[in-house]
This record gives sequence, C-alpha cells and structure tokens, in this order.
Amino acid sequence: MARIIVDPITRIEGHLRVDVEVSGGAVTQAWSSAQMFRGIETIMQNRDPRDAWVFAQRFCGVCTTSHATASIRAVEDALNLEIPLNAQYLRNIVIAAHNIQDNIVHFYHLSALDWVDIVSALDADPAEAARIAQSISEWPGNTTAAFAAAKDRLAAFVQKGKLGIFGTGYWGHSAMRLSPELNLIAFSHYLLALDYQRRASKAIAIIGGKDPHAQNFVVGGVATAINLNNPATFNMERIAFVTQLLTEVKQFVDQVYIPDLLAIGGAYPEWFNYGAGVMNYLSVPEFPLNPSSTEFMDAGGIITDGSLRAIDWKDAEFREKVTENTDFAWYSEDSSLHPFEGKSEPKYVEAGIGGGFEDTDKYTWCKAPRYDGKSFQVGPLAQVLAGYMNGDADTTELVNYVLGAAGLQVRHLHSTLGRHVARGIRAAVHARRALTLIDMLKENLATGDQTYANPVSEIPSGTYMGVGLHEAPRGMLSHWVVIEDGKIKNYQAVVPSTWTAGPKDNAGNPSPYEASLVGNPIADETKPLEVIRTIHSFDPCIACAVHTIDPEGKEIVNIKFD
Ligand code: NFE
Ligand code: MG
Repeated sequence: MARIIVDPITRIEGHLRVDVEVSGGAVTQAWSSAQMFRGIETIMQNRDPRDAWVFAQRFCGVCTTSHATASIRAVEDALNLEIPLNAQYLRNIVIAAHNIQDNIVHFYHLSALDWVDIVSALDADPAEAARIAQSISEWPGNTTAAFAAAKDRLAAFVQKGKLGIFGTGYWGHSAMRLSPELNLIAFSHYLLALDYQRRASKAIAIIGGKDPHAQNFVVGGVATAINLNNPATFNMERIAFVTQLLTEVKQFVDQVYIPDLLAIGGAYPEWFNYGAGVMNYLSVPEFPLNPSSTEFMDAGGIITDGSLRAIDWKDAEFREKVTENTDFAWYSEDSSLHPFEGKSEPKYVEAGIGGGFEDTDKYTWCKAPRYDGKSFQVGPLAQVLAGYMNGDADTTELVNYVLGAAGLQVRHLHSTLGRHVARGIRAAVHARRALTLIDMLKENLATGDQTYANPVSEIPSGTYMGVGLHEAPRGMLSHWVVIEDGKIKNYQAVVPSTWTAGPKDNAGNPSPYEASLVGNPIADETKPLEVIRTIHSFDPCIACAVHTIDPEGKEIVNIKFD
C-alpha cells in the first residue's frame, strides 16, 4: 500500500493538500486538508451589518460577488426587506455573468490541462485540427490559420526552454489520450477563453463599477444609479454594451466550450464512471424575480436517495438542519453547531504518524458542513440535476443535447467528468438567463420605474437573525448573521467548497472530495494525475472554504511512499 501526498494541489484557488492510500492501482482512502486559516468571520463581529458585504467579499478573490450577494441577502432576510425589481435584475445579471466567467476559467485554465497534453500539440497538423473543429462546431474562428498561429505561439514558447506556467504539468503521462490535433484545438481555445472570460468580467464591471470585488452592493438594492437620460449613470447605452458582451460570451459557450467539453470528454469515457462519491445534492433557488424574493428562475432543491424536495429561501427545515462539524477540523471544540451558534477558534495539531493524516486526529482548517447530519454535494451538478428533475426548459434542453451527443445517460453525470459537463451546461443556462434578465430589466425600465434601492437608514434595536442564500459558481453558499442592537453578534459563512472539501464528520461520513476519490485508478504513483482530475472537477476554492491566508509552505509537490 502506498501513501501519496499531493501538496499543494495546483490550478485551484487557495492551499489544498490531499492524501490518498493506493492499493492495487486504485485509491482506497483519502484525506482532504485545507492548509490555511484566517478567520474573517471573527472580525465581522460588532460591525454594522450594512458594511458586512465589503468584508465578506474579501473571503475570496475568485467568487467575490458571490460573498457580497450572500451577505446583503442575509441582512435583508434578517430585516425582512423588499428589493426593487431593477435591483433584483441587475444583481441577477451580475450573478449570471460571474458564474459564466468562473466556469470558463475553471474549464480551460484550471482543469483542462488534466486531460490536454499541451506539448503533444506541437505534432498537430493545423489543417486537420481545423477540419475536426469545423465538424463539431459553427464557431467562425476555427480556421487553419488560427490553429497554425496557436501552434507557432506554442513552439516559440517551448523553444525558449521555459514552459512557464505549463512547466510542471504531467506531459506525456500514460493517462493522457487526446490526438495532437485535439490537443492543439484545446490549447488554441485556452488562449481564446482568456479573452471571453474577460468579456463576462467587463459586463460585471459595467454594472458593478469594477471586477473582481464589484462596488455596487447595498443592503436594500444596488448602488448602480439608473437614469436613462444621463450619460454618467446606468442607461440604455450601458445596457446595450452589456448585452453585446454577454451575447458574444453566449456564442463562445455554445460554440466553443460545449463542443470542446464533448470532444475532450469523449476521449475519456471511463471518467463518467469514476468519482461519483456523495450522491446527496443540495442547491437553492436563484435569480429572484420579485421584490419579496419568492419567485425564481432556478428552483434548486434537496436531492436525497434520488428524490427532490423543493425549498424556498424561508424553508424552515433547511434553516434548522444545517450544521458544521469540527471533530476533524483544527478548531478548539469537537462540535456540530448550527451556523447561528458557530465558532471558529483555531487549534492546530501536526499531521499524524509519518507526516500523513490519520483518522484519529484533526487534519484540516475546513469544517464539515452537514444537512440533516448527512454529507452533500453542492455545485453546478446539484443545480443541473435539480433543474432537470424540475423540468426547467433550458436545463432539460441542454442536458438532453449534451447527453445525446455524448451517448450518455443521466446516471453518468454522477462522476468526475459529469461535474465538468454540468458546469458547461450551467454556463450555457446562465448565458440564456442573462439575456432574458436584460430583457426583463428593459421592460421594467420602460414602465418608468427607475428605483434601484430601498436603503436602510437605521437598524432597529433588538435581535434579528438572517440567512443569505446564493448559487455561487461552486454551488450553494449561505451566510448566517445574528444582529443585536444594530451590530453583528455572530457571522458564519457556510461555503460551497467547505461542503465539498471538508473532512470526515463525527459519524465517520466523508465529505465529497474524499468519497469521490475512493476507487479512482492511479496509473503512475509518482504522477498522481487521476487524483488531480477528480479534485479539480469540484473546482476547489480553499480561501473561501476556510476564509483564510497563507502560512509558509513553499513545497510544490510532495510524494511519499512506505
Ligand atoms: Ni472562492 Fe466560492 C464559489 C463561494 S467557494 S470561490 O463559487 O461562495 O467554493
Ligand atoms: Mg465558515
């Protein structure tokens, strides 16, 4: 039996270490460890809840708008506020654009290189690459000239003798299987994707003032001044610009991202059978369409044992049954606390015998969130499954299209590649949502309504508790706030990557990363590419998961055997 330690897992946000035990060429046990602590939740205490979003947005440099959104929603929930329609629409457009931007970056820049062998693209014939690409997509940029230019660029890069950010890839690994031409197509689109994720980001910046860390959040609405006759505010010209950008991004998702997903996934069919792990799924309603946030574009829901329970933002059972367990996390108490009572007092202990984690001690800064005592997957797959089970039109059409083209069934979505497919589908759904929301915004503005906030001038005395729910790119995010006499008494964020990257709980149930690794093949124990494939399929964000900073760790990869 070999123990493999991958520390850090690269091409993610934050610092993650994964230990696996390998026997007979497959993973038999896994430990997921978040390697940093920061404690922003602690510095929220005693602040004005209207300011909380500014701090919360700094949990992460990736899903920034997500934490701002969940934070203002938590305070709005506590104070029972109504949100003007224009504000709901503008927030929703930002949410959709952010999800698309994040999904594109995850697929091309953070995870594609687990499946794409960049170096092999140097052997590709650009004309053949163009023929293949044109056979699977209408995208006008798939020309011989474009692929020849990408190949020249790669060759020039390699000739310098420095592979830069591609330097430590597992090039030539026996588990890499794409033809040189498909590798060239993927590399060329890797570069193209940089431009298209920027366009989505630009749409956010137009509405939000900047991105990352947009500035237009305010409890009670948005701080995006609307006056259709004023060139200095949000007006028809800005709406046209956002529409143009998101139309371009939609075309990229439909004609580049989805076909690439199918072409790459098609070369690795067995990865639709590995990596299911935890098959309980949690997602929440998103894209509220009325001031009281009771009608939504995405319904979400709780899936256990294959059946779906619909929830709304006020669902009493959901609010009661979320806990975070710390028996295996570096916090002082071994407890399962509801987020309103949550604590984050650090207590670090070294890894166990031989420097590897054991099941007898704490091994991560990540808590183990549970719903009704059970482990759940959150993320694009949870939302796609809920949308499909709810009969949502866009989701159903895209799921049927992608599964049909790939020759797969819904059950194949419960897998490592299934999570990638679901993320691509979500990007395509979000692109459609964004354009519909822009039309809804224009229609509402045409009625003469230019209201964009019901700001809170004073917080009443007394105790108020609120939950802010949101579907972030990595899944269901919840912020839990307790307000007492106008100040924050307790603040807890229960974050998508915490649900997935967490440790075992007090009942011994593993969290999704750990469960999904068991049974994964390992072709070469010195290059555990398959571990990275499954972990990347979740799109880890460890800064979010622990709300934390970097200690000293300089090690790049640490592989140990006994
Ligand atoms: Ni830091 Fe995040 C998202 C949130 S956590 S990236 O999406 O919330 O995984
Ligand atoms: Mg937390």
